[in-house]
Amino acid sequence: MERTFAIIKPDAVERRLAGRILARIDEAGFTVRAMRLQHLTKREAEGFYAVHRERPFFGELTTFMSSGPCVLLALEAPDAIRKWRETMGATDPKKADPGTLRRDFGESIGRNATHGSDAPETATFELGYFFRGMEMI
Ligand code: FUP
Repeated sequence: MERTFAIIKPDAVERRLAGRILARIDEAGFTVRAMRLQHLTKREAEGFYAVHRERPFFGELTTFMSSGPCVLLALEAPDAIRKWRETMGATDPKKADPGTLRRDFGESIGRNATHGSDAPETATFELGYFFRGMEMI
């Protein structure tokens, strides 16, 4: 078993897509180990995306991620990190495969509905950034 960190981003929560995305998470076979609705501050979003701080889209990304509430999730499954990346699809919804969450629910490369950790070290950092061990039993 493996755990990954996922976000239903503010664009999807705002458009009332969280329920449908959670249903897809269940159907794909993930177990939800922790879940919380949270409106991030700009500083919290900057800390979360610190690896991207030199990228040209950092300001826009962190403003968007702090623009409204997100659903924060710890997801468990065999090979969860890879499996969740596949379930989401490519970063740019236009390039994502049919049937993926970003293809079905994303609006643009920035407003792309969901986030998922991209490697085991990232998953450990991201899960720990938002959840205490006791919240993920
Ligand atoms: P991903 O791992 O698929 O979420 O993609 P990245 O780590 O490359 O990018 C993180 C987030 O930055 C994306 F979800 C959306 C945003 N982004 C942009 O806004 N513009 C870009 O050109 C690339 C990424």
